[in-house]
Amino acid sequence: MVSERILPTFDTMSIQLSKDEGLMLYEDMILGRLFEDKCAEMYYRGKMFGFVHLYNGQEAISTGIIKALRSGEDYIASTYRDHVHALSCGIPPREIMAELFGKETGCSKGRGGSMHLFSKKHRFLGGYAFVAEGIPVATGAAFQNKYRHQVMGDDNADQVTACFFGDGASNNGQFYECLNMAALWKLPIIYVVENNKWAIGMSHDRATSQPEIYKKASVFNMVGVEVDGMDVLAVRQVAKEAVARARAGEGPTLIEALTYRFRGHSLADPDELRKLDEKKFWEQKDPIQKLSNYLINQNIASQTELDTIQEKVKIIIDDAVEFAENSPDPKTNELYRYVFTQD
Ligand SMILES: Cc1ncc(C[n+]2csc(CCOP(=O)(O)OP(=O)(O)O)c2C)c(N)n1
Ligand SMILES: [Mg+2]
Repeated sequence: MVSERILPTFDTMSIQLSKDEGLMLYEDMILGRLFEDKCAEMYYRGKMFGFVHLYNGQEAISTGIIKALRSGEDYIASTYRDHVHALSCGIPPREIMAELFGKETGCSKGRGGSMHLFSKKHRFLGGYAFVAEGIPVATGAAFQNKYRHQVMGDDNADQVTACFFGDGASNNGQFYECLNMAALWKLPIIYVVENNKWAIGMSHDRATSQPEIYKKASVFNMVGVEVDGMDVLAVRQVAKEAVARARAGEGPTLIEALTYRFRGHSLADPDELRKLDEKKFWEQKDPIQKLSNYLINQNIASQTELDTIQEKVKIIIDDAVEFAENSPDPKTNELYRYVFTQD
């Protein structure tokens, strides 16, 4: 038997969800899931190189947080598990797939690949191959907003930054230094720990003295909340509260979302360390299934409407693959281009 951390069930009666919102959340999650299923297929066909880390199972967190932000205005920092965050931010699937194929048309001009997606336009501050590396970058983004707002008197500088990272990253020193500064200066930032119980093959419970990560906020005088990361409506609710707090100048929030990755650490990982009964426990909590059931049971949407969205998303993904396949490679004499800002 697996013993799992239990959270209070989110009371869906406490929120109002319009049909448009419900379908938007569903579409974003199904786009993330199917896009990455296609990534796995393309990786095993030899179309992608290096490590590719998929997010299957964790979609409710990306959608729940990012869709509670102002698109194209607020900032997002990711990790090496970054494709779905990038999709939720609105980076076109074509540009992400092309980046994964190493093509010139990719969002990082094919120079970054899976772990280094980036888009200035979408305020997507990047994927980061080093664990916890996005935390100081995100904290800096939040600092410049605070500085422009408070010191330079720019009333338009009310943007919020969301910073995603894993349970493993929360044991890294950058986490503690940045949380301290963010709380001290009341920075407009949301730290989102995606606690999927594992850091490659290291179980979270074996790696940390206090496995309930949200409790670490309290020593910085910061608000810390735990949330069911398999329930997009629950994540969306805590995200909205954290965004409102940040925009009101009341400082940061640490959100610990309990989740699970449905695949190995990367596509090169045979995933032999995690127990079968643990995997089964979490598979039953599939966040997409949970949202579909809710939308149908509450008569917000019909199965046919959800199927139609799924078909539309499949066409978008096939188009992204075709675009990536037909795009040019970067020119060999230009491989160092875009490394420095003048490019
Ligand atoms: C600074 C640093 N140390 C070690 C590694 C090797 N490494 C890559 S991923 C990973 C596990 C991180 O786990 P977690 O933060 O929980 O994120 P998850 O992969 O579960 O999303 C490690 C140790 C690295 N990339 N960077
Ligand atoms: Mg982890």
